[in-house]
Amino acid sequence: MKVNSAKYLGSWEKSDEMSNEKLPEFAFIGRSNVGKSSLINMLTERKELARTSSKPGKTQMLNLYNIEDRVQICDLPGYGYAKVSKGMRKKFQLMIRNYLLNRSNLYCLFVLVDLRIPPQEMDIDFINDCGANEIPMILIGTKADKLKTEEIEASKTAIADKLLEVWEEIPPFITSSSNVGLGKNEIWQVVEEAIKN
Ligand SMILES: Nc1nc2c(ncn2[C@@H]2O[C@H](COP(=O)(O)OP(=O)(O)OP(=O)(O)O)[C@@H](O)[C@H]2O)c(=O)[nH]1
Ligand SMILES: [Mg+2]
Repeated sequence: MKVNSAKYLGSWEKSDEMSNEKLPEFAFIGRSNVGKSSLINMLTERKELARTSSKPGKTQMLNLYNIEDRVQICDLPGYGYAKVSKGMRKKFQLMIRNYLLNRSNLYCLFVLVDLRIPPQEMDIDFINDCGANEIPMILIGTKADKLKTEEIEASKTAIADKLLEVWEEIPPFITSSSNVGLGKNEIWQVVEEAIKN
């Protein structure tokens, strides 16, 4: 998708107050600091559409963006990070859960995982939970610019192996880097494919 128009629609704490349920929506989730907001900026070719930070816990609400009047993107808070306080983590988890289970126009959830670290229990549990709730998912490995090709492959295999302990089939996997624009076309292709019919 060529992004000529990307508009910020607003931020909400409660998914049932968001409205804007007419256009197909694609949400980005993952642990705090994994690179969700950076990825949204990369996809929309905007430097500061979504706020980013080197400190985890930057995104604290459900943030909506309208792209080309065709689709909506939702930037979600991170679902966990050791350095984010327990109270904050609980609040975000509840916010995310309500959004994921109740958002009527959610077409697909992009679940981001950091390729630089071994599979985290929190990520695997989250993905398994979404699977159990039949939420359509695509996995995105982030920060690939920091790794060699073999390391990326090893990281992908490690995540797949964990998921295959539970599932016979696992979601598609896209390798990305917001720093160098990797994965952009593939992610938009998923979006285009999903809204085709
Ligand atoms: N090397 C590298 N760093 C990245 C990449 N994407 C994001 N980062 C860095 O990772 C940090 C976190 O990025 P954000 O996009 O704010 O992460 P987030 O997942 O939105 O974090 P929260 O909003 O706190 O949940 C920032 O310091 C970014 O510069 C990438 O592709 N490569
Ligand atoms: Mg963020």
